[in-house]
Amino acid sequence: MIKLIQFPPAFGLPNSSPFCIKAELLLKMASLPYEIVPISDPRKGPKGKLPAIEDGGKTIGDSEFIRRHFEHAYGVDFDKGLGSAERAVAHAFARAVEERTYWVLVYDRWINDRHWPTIRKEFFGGMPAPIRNLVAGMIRGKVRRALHGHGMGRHAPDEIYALGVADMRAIADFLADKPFLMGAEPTGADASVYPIVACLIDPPFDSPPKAEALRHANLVAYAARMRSRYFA
Ligand SMILES: N[C@@H](CCC(=O)N[C@@H](CS)C(=O)NCC(=O)O)C(=O)O
Repeated sequence: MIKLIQFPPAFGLPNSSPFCIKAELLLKMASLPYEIVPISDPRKGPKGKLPAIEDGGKTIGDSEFIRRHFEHAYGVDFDKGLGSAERAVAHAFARAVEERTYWVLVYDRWINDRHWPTIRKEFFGGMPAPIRNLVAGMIRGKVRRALHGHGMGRHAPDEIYALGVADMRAIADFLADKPFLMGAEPTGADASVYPIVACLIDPPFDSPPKAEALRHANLVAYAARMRSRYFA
């Protein structure tokens, strides 16, 4: 059976990581049986990040290579029914949320001083007291450097949030009155877009992107629809 190696759940989300939620969604969309192996240390993943899967003696890291593995090994077409232009739009939306909105989320969780104490408690609260704050501070420093390297961390907080607001608005506008991003049925893009939306709106952090998402009833209903279909 496929092993899905991912973080433990947090904040009432199926997972603290949008990429781990994506990997699990892909398994569910493909109706592949799997078991979850929860680990807290991403360094144990083959690429030093999570999610990863083990399948047939192979270990595969990165949600996008996991998706490709399911497509090649099991013949799954996550974009079934879509034409080539629609597939291109689906691809672009997935890349937008994964390569940009994700970093707004990272800033919101790890760097915003109002949210950091809650994150520290949720992610590091299980560690022994003497090292808890030290380890949390070291990882926060690593995340800050990663944000700077990406470029997102070079913007002012209101600029970062403005980018997230624009992303939420674009998703809501494109979704319009469709049940799923690309139409009547879920496709691969939903495995990328829903996790980011859920990670912004479900945890107890107020932010301009969250406020923007909540302003769009269709986006809120979409998140609820995905949740009840796959994680009820
Ligand atoms: N491109 C990767 C991104 C995975 C990723 O960024 N995972 C984060 C959690 S959301 C992680 O494991 N970070 C640990 C680290 O950077 O040390 C994917 O699609 O799986």
